[in-house]
Amino acid sequence: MSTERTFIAIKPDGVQRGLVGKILKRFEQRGFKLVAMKLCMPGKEHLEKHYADLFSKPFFAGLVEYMNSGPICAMVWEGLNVVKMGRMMLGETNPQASLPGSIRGDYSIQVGRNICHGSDAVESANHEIALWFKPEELMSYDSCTAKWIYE
Ligand code: IDP
Ligand code: MG
Repeated sequence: MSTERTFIAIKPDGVQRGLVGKILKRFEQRGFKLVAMKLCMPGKEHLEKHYADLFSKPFFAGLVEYMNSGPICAMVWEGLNVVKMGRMMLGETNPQASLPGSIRGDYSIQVGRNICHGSDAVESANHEIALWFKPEELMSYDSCTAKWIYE
């Protein structure tokens, strides 16, 4: 049950604004396990694939341009219900609706610069993890804190 995984990315604005450590820290301190992490600029084609379901939206071209404007910190986190909890930690898509205490609610103002991405379902998480990481980039190890986090 605790092996559910999600894809979390710190977008170029989050990296540029020096928020990588702060965002990482929230997932670490919650008790989730870091399974993979890399700083990358995967290019337009890859980003279009990542956001393929939004292709028909008027903001699609701008979204891809924004995502392609600098390095992205791509991560995989593992733990019980991590997909849903990750989304809760991120906050709402539009930072205007994100509560203080959430990542977007604490660090962003506009939907087009909302600093982070998180998979919205287990199925999309698996799809996104496979898109962003090679199998050998996903670390398999026992966390020494697991027994103090899970009953
Ligand atoms: P999510 O990131 O919370 O899953 P999605 O609806 O999947 O939200 O949209 C993906 C990303 O597209 C958002 O995080 C945001 O960066 C961008 N986006 C969504 N809606 C708008 C919009 O109305 N204007 C500009 N960008 C948008
Ligand atoms: Mg989404």
